[in-house]
Amino acid sequence: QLEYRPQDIERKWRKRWQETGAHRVREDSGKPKYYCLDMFPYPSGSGLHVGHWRGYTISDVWARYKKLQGYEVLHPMGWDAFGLPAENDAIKKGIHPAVSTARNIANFKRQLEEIAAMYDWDREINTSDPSYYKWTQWLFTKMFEMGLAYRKKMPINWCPSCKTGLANEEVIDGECERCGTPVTKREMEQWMLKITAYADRLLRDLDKLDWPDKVKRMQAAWIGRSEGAKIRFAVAGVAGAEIEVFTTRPDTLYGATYMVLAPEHPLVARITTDAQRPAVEAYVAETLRKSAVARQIVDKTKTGVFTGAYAVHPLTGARIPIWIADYVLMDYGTGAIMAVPAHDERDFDFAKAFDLPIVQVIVPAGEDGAQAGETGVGGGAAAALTAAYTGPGRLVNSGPFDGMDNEAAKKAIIEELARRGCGEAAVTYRMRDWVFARQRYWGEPIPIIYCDRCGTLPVPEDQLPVRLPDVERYEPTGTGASPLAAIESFVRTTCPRCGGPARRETDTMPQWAGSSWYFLRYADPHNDKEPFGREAVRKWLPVDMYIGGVEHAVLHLLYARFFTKVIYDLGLIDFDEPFQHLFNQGMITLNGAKMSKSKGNVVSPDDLIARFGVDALRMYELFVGPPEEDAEWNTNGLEGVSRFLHRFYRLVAAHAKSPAPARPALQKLRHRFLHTLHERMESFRLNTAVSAFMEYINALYDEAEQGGLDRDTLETLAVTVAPFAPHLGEELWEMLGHETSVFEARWPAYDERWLADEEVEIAIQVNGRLRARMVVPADAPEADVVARAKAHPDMGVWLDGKDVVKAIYVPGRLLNLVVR
Ligand code: ANZ
Ligand code: ZN
Repeated sequence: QLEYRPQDIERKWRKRWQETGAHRVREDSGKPKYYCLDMFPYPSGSGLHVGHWRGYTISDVWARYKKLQGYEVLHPMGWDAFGLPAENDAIKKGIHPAVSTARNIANFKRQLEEIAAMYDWDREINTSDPSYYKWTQWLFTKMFEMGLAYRKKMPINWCPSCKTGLANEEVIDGECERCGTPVTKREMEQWMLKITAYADRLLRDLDKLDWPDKVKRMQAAWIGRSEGAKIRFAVAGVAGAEIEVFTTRPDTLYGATYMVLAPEHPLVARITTDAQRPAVEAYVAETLRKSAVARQIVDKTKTGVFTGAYAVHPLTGARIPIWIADYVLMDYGTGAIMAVPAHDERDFDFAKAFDLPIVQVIVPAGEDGAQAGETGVGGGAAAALTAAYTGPGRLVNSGPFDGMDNEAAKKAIIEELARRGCGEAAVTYRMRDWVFARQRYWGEPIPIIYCDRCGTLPVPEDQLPVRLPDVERYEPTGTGASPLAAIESFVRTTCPRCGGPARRETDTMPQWAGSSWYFLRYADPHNDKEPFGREAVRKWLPVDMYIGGVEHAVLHLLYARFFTKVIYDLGLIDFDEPFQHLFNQGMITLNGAKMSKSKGNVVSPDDLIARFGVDALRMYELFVGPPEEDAEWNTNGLEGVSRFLHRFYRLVAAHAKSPAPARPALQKLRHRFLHTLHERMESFRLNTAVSAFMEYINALYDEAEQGGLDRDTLETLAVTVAPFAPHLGEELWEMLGHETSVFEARWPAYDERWLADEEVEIAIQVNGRLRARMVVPADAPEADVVARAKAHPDMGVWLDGKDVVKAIYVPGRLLNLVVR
């Protein structure tokens, strides 16, 4: 058979793999392990397009490459099946989410199987399956017992269209991430996870990870650690009232000329004077209607109202007015600030808008103190500053701290505050606790029972899972309560402690719950006694290579890291970071736009497979561009790759039956190819790995005319192409007479000795005159060439008794020795 017929070959090997269980992971192989994981998909209603193929192909090529390197490779696949998309989809089509999800999974699985990835389907997991979510619930009960899950009444983001609460991260520019409706606020009791208790570890441990810098930076920014101080100001004339502020600039304390409370701050009602009350109340009501995002825009016109109350400066005793303004957020720091208009832009704008005093307390190094002094306490010369000065410098107008460097002053002022008992060093995080509840149907029921006598209790392990009941109407109620609240038989239960009547929690877990620990479950997917066996997890985890889209750079990866740390603290695992390497593939675009169903620019793999075969499509998915960059789809490029695979096949087929003896030229080509391929694979330049094949095949066509191809060359081709084009690799391997799978073979090693470059003849000059010629390796380092030249038999007469004071080497051409 001299013609490449991808459809026949692919059908044949697909069947063979199925029959032999080729993709089953063997726990007892004794090989070192390698865990190569894809971010598992939501089984949405729309199918896979060639853009989705890219990440799955990259990870499969990598997994198969590792297998050929001798690893036992875990490369599993499953379904992130709970959550809004499945639910909204189901609502739209009027089909129960369980039914539509099952249908979508079947369809997705069929499409994923086309990729011919080596997924071990025996390890498939589905987060909406009770046998899985039992353990998601169990982990929640553990977090509850650890004090990490708690309930809090809080204003939540509310989408009036989806009729559901939204996590902060589901609010994009003040709008619902899913439907674009402006988000409002609503007070509700919510289950929260105390991820902030892990903020420091989540930040610090980023250092341990071999991840793209960009992703680490995004995580660090999300965590948002700020170092500074908490400072307490007494409220004049209101006994016991104290305002605590968080500041990153305690060095500017003497420049605090007013205070600002967030409008929602609990002290507002208490300290507001009667005269100011109507204005304050009106402003508070107005603020509650605005989103956090709208409030934070730096250059928006500042608004605010004076409360009528004054705070007492902790070091000077000065009375400073207390305002409320919406640029101070209730859920950051302490919800209150000391305003330093001279050194903070937002405070500066506010002070200008409301004619509040501006006192400069930091001057840049080199600027003379007298000038700054003119600024004067009380803002007499406020006009001296036209903008806030936010840089470093020396302190002025700061009593005993005058003249001090501002960094040193931070410490000194904190010490002074601590001595007086009104402040201390503090760290604040931008990250908030995780709202871990939705008032929706399609999620894991939160396993909590409320008993009037015994309080809030976790559902005991032997009563898990709390199954999601069948409901008639799974649409959101719109009242804020979950649809589960309407099912009496679900809500009513017995207290696990006293046996009396009790009620179940009716909220469900958020989108991200199931995906926060699924990578652990793959190690031991059928365990019904525990979420995973310790030994299994110790064997397979951490994940060696995690591949997925950069859109998960923050939330999914942060939540998964958080769960892993909690599970580590529970003593169930002995590592606290789940993903050692992370790789984010770029998107496939068409006409410059991201390929997506909503944009209507989707290229479906089906007809491409029919025309070119799966192997060509896989190969093209890699060849399309550097894997981490976005790449433009071009079906002509796929045709080119397909032609190349035809050439590849024909070349091996032509020589497989009667290989020639190995010639040095073939050996050299082979080792050089293996070396190039190795370098490109190890640096994950998979697109250039494909071009290495193309160059090699071209060279081999020429070389074959000189007297055929040897067996090593032919076998090398079959084995190395196998990760990329697995069916082709198997077929060629079989053609070469092997009875076992090509994936039982070993990735061939290169031999350094064949890598030395061509030899070149160079001229040796002495003081510019040609004295001899010699042959050296083209890539020989200068020192070697000089040494050889000195030892050259013809050079003695020119060099004896002389000093070589300088050597000028022009590689490939000449060496000039300057002698004296
Ligand atoms: C006084 C001061 C002087 C400040 C100065 C800055 C510059 P990051 O770095 O983001 O943590 N702040 C504190 N809590 C706030 C809140 N709830 N809403 C709005 N602003 C708040 O910023 C910390 C700074 O942001 C704090 O330091 C505080 O203003 C302000 F020259 O205090 B600063
Ligand atoms: Zn009870």
